[in-house]
Amino acid sequence: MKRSIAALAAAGATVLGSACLVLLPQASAATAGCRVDYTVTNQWQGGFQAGVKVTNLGDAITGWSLRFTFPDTGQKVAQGWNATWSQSGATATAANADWNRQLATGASTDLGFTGTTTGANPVPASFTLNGVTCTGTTGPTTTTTPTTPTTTTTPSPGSTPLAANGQLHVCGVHLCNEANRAIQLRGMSTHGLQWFDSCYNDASLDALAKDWHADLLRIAMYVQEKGYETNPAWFTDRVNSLVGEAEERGMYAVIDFHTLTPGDPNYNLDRAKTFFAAVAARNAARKNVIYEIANEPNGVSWSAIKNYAEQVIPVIRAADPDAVVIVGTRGWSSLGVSDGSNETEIVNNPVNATNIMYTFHFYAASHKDNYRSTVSRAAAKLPLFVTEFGTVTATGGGTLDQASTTAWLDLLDQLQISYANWTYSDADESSAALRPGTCAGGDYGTGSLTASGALVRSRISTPDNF
Ligand code: IDC
Repeated sequence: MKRSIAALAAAGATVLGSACLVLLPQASAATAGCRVDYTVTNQWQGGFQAGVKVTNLGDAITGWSLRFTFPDTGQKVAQGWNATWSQSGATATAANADWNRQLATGASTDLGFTGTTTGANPVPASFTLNGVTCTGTTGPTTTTTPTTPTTTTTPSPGSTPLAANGQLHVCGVHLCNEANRAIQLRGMSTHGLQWFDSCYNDASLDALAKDWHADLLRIAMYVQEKGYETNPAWFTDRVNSLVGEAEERGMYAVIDFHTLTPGDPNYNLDRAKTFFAAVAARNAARKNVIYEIANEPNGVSWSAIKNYAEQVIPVIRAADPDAVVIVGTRGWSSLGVSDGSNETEIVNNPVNATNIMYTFHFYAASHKDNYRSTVSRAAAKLPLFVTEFGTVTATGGGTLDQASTTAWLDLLDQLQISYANWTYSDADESSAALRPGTCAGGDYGTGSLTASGALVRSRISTPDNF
């Protein structure tokens, strides 16, 4: 369902209502017209997601406020992006963010939100920009593809994700860059280093950075299954060297303490403290490191996970005070959903620490609408990071589910949730991005990609919104 509402306000129209002057004291008073493209990009039971493209057709403005009224009083903005969203009664307002306050004549900016609804989900009939009504012809536009948030700034050619963003931090429910701007990182996860270490070399990492345009390498360091516990020194060194390889190529690195079986992270608490003390000390001066302290807790309560986090986080902070830390969630990092729970157990009892995010994982062929609606809802309250997802079933194999993968990645793009795909490896399983034998052969070009690899690369390699 996509509608376009285009209009040029009559010459000499009043340009700013007094309410807008209060909201935007520095706004220039010269809006003469505007166009709004409002697209419902996703709908589910009780909720929906909309993209809103605002185009300024008048004189350049240096601040703006967009207003519209929902036709159904049950419609409510839950979580918005690329503007400060508020709602009073049925009227929603989006005020510019700092970085998109300037709109030249003809310039546009993409906003969006997830909303809740009690029933019908009609499209607002009209919009105002700085008090000027964007009325006019209404009709379907040519495409129903969800819009990706875009910005008025473009990174300079050749600039890397790390150079463009610097040290990251958590701001509200988002991941923000050094300029305090919400960003999304998109990248790949390694497979277990104990099995696929040969896949991470100069050629493969160059391909990831330069051909895939990945922002992020997640380094999956299994603790069991012949992982860290068998040789802490080797695994610690290897993780450190891969953080450095990512840094050299301008990518962020997530250090994943890949607990899986047993599912209670407290089983590995001492190992976690030793490991994170070492890697946090080694990488403290680097701006590209993010710590993921427990891959997928399972068969364990949220309070046990929280207790683990509150013991490991201070160890990291003691050595590397400013890095973002990501905390696994119950039910294989499903925010509890796979255990019959949901995000409220975290919202009501969050980890006692700042600058942290919570992990959400999905496998597109196994985890669908009820997981997506949980993420849409949770994203309004919790900073989320999808440190691992698959295009296939939760076994890591089976059929690639293109439709579900697309729905997921559209949602993550709209919510600006960062993600890494399982796996950048040539494992003989459909989740792997590289065909079996690739890492021995050494050619990481597009001919080496599996169906999953080609699909994920097509998403990751599009221009970043930094
Ligand atoms: C899978 C690997 C597979 C390996 C198995 C056991 O793809 O080769 O034999 O682990 O170690 C996860 C886990 C991740 C799993 C993946 C697919 O984080 O370790 O990898 N998965 O099953 N959670 C959900 C799915």
